[in-house]
Amino acid sequence: MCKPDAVERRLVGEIISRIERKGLQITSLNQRVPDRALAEAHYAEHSDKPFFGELVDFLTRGPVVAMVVEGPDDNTFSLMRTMIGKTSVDDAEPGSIRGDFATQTNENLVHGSDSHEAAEREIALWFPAG
Ligand code: IDP
Ligand code: MG
Repeated sequence: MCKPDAVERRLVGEIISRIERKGLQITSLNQRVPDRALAEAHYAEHSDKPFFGELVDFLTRGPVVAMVVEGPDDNTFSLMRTMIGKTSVDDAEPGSIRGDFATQTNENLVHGSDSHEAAEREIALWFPAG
């Protein structure tokens, strides 16, 4: 998912282009401003973290572009996580999306599911009609 900062900074094309050039397939895509309930459900695993409120404020402050990305094997989440880069801005490698374009850990442009199971849960949340 391209988070609101990616849309604001006009980096959606760059991010989509990297996914395409990698050889992965975007099989669903939509843009919307998520409501708080959707953002809270999406980040439920972080509900007890001190930054949870800020995280939900951030995700709901403008449009996001949600995508289903598919590849030849069931490790597409892992390929995407490598392309996205590490969570902390201090660790995100050059060549990754965060490493190349983000300067803050809380505004790090892209969300990527961290397991195949997480991808299935999140796809059901963001694309309920299938
Ligand atoms: P991920 O996006 O790399 O999977 P998570 O640990 O799942 O990272 O955290 C979700 C999001 O919460 C991060 O992408 C980032 O936007 C935000 N975040 C994570 N850790 C911090 C923090 O320590 N301070 C502020 N925001 C954070
Ligand atoms: Mg995560």
